[in-house]
Amino acid sequence: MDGEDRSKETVGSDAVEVDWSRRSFLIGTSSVLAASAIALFESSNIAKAFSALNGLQVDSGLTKVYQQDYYYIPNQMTWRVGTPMTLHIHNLSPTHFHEMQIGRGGFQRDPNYYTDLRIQFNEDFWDGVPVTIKEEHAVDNLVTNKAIVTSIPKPGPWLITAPGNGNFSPTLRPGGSISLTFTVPNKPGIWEYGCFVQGFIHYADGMKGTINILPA
Ligand SMILES: [Cu+2]
Repeated sequence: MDGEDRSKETVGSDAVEVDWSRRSFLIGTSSVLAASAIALFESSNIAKAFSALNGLQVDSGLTKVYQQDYYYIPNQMTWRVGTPMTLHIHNLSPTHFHEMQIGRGGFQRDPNYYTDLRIQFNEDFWDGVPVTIKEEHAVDNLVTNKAIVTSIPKPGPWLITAPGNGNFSPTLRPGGSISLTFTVPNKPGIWEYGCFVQGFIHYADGMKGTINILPA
């Protein structure tokens, strides 16, 4: 009986030891993980990625926007008034045309359509903004509206400068791309971007995003 009791005690103390060692292991491991996480967070890339996820990173210089069916990557950006930017828009869809309007203030509806078809934002971000066009490739059309287009390397029929064609927007063929170089104008606040191709289907399916423009 003594032997059995001792073995039980041994088992018991072993169990306690296992429990303690597990606890120590877990505490030790989580401390290491926490330290690693802090170290990684403090490294610029991780912090930048974290900030980007939360929309806190302020874009400057070359900023890429990818178009897909039917969304943008990213779908959230943060800009600051006075910052030089080159917005490089690239349509990754193998099959669909996509555009990128930037605006706010609700939508303008197509007066000639019998349903609630929205065709553009009420306010065009690009109104009065000097912009340089570069690296156009497979551009179906670029409506300049009231933007001040300062330079175009190879003007073609794709360039639509006549008034009355809607808000500023490049429409890219599948695989197309274009770069828009400009300085973020003094228009702080929340802006939207969106694609109104194919009778508003793209926008309605999620092809839209938000730009938070911070004051200078
Ligand atoms: Cu689209």
